[in-house]
Amino acid sequence: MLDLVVVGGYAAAEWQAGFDACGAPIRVHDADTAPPCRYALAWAPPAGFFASHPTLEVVFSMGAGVEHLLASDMPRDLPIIRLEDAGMAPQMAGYAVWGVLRHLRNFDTLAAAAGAGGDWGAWRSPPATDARVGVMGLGVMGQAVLAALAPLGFALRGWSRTPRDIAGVECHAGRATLDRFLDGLDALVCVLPHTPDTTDLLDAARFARLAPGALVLNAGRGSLIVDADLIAALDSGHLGAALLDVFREEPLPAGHVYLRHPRVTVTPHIAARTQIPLTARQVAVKIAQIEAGQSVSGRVDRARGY
Ligand code: NDP
Ligand code: OXD
Repeated sequence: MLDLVVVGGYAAAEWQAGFDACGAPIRVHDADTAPPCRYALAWAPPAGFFASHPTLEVVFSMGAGVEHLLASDMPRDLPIIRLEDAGMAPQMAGYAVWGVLRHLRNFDTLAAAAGAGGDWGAWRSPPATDARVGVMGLGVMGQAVLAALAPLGFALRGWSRTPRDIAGVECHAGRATLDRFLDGLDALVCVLPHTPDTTDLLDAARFARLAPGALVLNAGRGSLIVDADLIAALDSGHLGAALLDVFREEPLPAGHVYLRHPRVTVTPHIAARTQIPLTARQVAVKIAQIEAGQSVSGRVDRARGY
């Protein structure tokens, strides 16, 4: 049996059930009562956690994002392994398709008009199947989003740090290409990690490049967006709507402008939620690979920040 300590997120008993269900020889412990462990499964560990667990050799993130670990007081040489899909990619794809279709096909407006017994003529406007949709971040989440959008007929673009080649998608890479990627997009879907390079990337100048009436959908991390600039672009009427799942401060503080803005829809960081059974299986496989002396995928590169 191998001992694993969990901190943050779900309770140890829930994880134990997940590991048991896949037959993994793993005993799960809460942080307070854990014996010396080599493995941890963590979400936003509190200060002091790593000092009180000095035997750790590998830390698994309970999510795809790892900024909660990179910002912690963990030893810099302790490897971090992030989640790769583990059931989140289909959820993210569904969230993005919902948000994009809702906006580009005016579903809210049309449903409200019909509900009010109003303008049925509006239903006859042609659907925007030729709209330009861009996805920022072409990793596990971004590629799942693009694959789900592909059959819907949109003109698809993607943007990443290093060059990617995705069939049917006009791919751009690097900061120098960002404006060209954004130019005239009718919907922008963001699934970028939080890093120093992605912080404050979407500001007034970037929003100005999007098409009039465009949607900004952010399900990556809140630090990507200069909030005041997004509100200004919505208030000026240049942007049509924002759908936001992630924020600089979570939960959003009561009274935050996003909670009352008529063109902003917020969801509480649920675009893609950690699935305990699939996560436990992925972590168990990787622990078995490590025990066998093999390398594992999903290792975070501290210099890159993701
Ligand atoms: P990946 O590591 O697979 O992909 C990250 C992508 O972002 C890569 O394409 C990468 O480029 C790109 N990227 C990173 N930095 C830059 C940069 N400076 N400029 C341009 N592109 C950049 O991560 P995932 O797809 O698995 O997850 C992405 C993020 O989504 C997570 O970090 C997390 O923040 C968020 N997330 C949110 C969830 C939610 O419920 N809201 C759920 C799950 C994830 P390259 O291809 O060159 O490496
Ligand atoms: C993640 C998240 O990073 O849930 O997985 O945001």
